[in-house]
Amino acid sequence: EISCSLVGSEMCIRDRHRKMSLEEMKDLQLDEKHLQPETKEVRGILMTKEMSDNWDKIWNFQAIPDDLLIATYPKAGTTWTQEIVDMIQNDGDVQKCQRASTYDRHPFIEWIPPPPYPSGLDLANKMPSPRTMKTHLPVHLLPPSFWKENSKIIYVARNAKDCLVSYYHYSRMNKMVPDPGTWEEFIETFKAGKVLWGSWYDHVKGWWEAKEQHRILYLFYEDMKEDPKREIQKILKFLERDISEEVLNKIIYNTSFDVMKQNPMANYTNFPISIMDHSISPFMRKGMPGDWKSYFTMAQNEEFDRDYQKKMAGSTLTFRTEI
Ligand code: PPS
Repeated sequence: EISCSLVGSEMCIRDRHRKMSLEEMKDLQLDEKHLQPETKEVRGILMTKEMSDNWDKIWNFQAIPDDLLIATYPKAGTTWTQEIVDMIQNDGDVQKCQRASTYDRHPFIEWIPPPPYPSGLDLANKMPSPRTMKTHLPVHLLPPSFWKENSKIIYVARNAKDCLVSYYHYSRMNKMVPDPGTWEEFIETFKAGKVLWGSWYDHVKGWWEAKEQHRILYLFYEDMKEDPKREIQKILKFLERDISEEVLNKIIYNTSFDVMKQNPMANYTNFPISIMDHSISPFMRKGMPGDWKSYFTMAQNEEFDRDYQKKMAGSTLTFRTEI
């Protein structure tokens, strides 16, 4: 079985486990490595088949004015920002922030995982307001009700090379996204934008332009790492919240990479190993700007930069690839 939908693959593996001998199950391990979620484009953007098949429902999602949306290209610092926002909303109460996993606290609006996990839409529709939600959608695919209702949006961007490295390792450990292939192959796939949620270049530029017309706080991962206090203060101002210095320091501490890495409600270790295998690569992997230097060869870097100049030409958006 080379290709089978997530729902299908989960069910067929479970089903086959029941009927198989241990000897046969050893072979199944080999098989599983080749399982791929089916993908299907929506308006030129690669998505999982489930997202694509349910696109009408996603597109028609009803936002309301007091919704807050955290929007990012994958691996740009979504989970980190979610934790910061949750801590702000709960006045730095660590216990309250550990009430549930990141996935359950902040509906990921377009995501449709295999059963029994609820979809982002289901979670969002059940959640009382004010809701905080997550999306990786490029700006032109954001459900239009977010614009109409003028909901606040925090967008976080991260430099392309670190995003690519992080996305590569994530694609190795997470069975819900397509296998990345080799490192060399993945560089090309990323540059061509043939990954889930499409081109990094179009994503960051599209949201950069949208901030001229909408209530969007545009943040950078590298700035957050350099001076978390300054960036958290920007979020506080945007959310029109005031907190004491003590609570602010508590938030900085509890949303640091090292503390979040140990937090089972924020590090994705509560997903089953058949979906996310942290022994292949942990979700909370390095958390450092500039880690790309351990992966790109000189030649790959030069070629990447050449292509980058072309794709980003004419944009006022600039990134730091190290701090
Ligand atoms: S996802 O799957 O798109 O929601 O992933 P996302 O959360 O956007 O990105 C995961 C990367 O962010 C790093 N991370 C952090 N860095 C610094 N500080 C904190 N607190 C933090 N939390 C998560 C995480 O380690 C992933 O980056 P890499 O480079 O792979 O380590």
